[in-house]
Amino acid sequence: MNDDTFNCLELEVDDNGIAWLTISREKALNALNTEVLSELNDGLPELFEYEDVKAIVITGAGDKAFVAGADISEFVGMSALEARSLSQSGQEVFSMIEAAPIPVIAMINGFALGGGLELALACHLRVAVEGAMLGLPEVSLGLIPGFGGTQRLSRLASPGVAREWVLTGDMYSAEEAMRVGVVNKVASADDLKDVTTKLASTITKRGPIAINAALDVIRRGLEVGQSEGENLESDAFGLLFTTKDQVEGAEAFLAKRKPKFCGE
Ligand code: CO8
Repeated sequence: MNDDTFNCLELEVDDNGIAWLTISREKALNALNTEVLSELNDGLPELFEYEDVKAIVITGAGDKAFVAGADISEFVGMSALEARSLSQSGQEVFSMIEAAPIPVIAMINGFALGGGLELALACHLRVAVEGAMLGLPEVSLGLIPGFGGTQRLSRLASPGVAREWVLTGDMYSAEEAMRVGVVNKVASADDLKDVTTKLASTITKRGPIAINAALDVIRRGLEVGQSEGENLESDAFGLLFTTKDQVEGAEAFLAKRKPKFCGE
């Protein structure tokens, strides 16, 4: 993923193997227009394959907004078929994020509204800054969420929370979002990056194949019933016993040393 080939995305990979991907349309509060969606669609698969990248953090440019939603200016004159197709393309991009082989964290640095919150919900974990406001205001526009929000919020928080957030269109504080399980951590503006880095680095120190398997089993398990989900879990658990990392993990524990995982 070459930073120069994208207009609306900025990428920086740090020494910890964390790729910081910034949606950069600050003047429009980083609203997701078709260009941003298309750049995410084109760039992310490549980023997932980078050997040096162990985790991805998605954030928004500036200190006001993570992403303030889909770009409302593109709705003008849109036909029903075009709207359905845009909804589906957004859903595909967000499903790709949810199915990423490495952890993806949303660092919510301000407003996360509509499609912006839906983007954050597709990430595996969410860290929000104090003062951030989150919500699904689509009903205020005579719409409903169209990038997976109705489904993901119900599964992540609860159907009751999803109904309240979707039906009122209200905005909720980062603290309230954490209380209902939408956000994992809340940090002050000064600490936001450190808290996010610490969360990402904790995960990247663990066995990478196990992390990949855990992400996969949790995601696929949410789409099937309990017993089928447990089958997925046992299969993945068994497969991990074919890896060098599993042997290393047990040996390191018994030798009272830190494991050195090789990703094999
Ligand atoms: N789209 C386009 N432009 C936006 C958006 C947006 N979602 N949000 C903000 N902007 C622009 C504003 O128009 C303004 O532009 P300009 O300076 O040229 O006038 C600039 O960003 C700054 O915004 P404000 O002046 O409004 O800033 P405020 O501090 O007064 O308010 C808010 C901040 C509360 C975040 C306010 O901007 C707001 O309410 N934004 C819209 C939030 C919203 O409704 N989001 C949901 C959009 S719909 C959606 O996401 C559906 C997803 C599924 C789509 C399915 C495909 C069909």
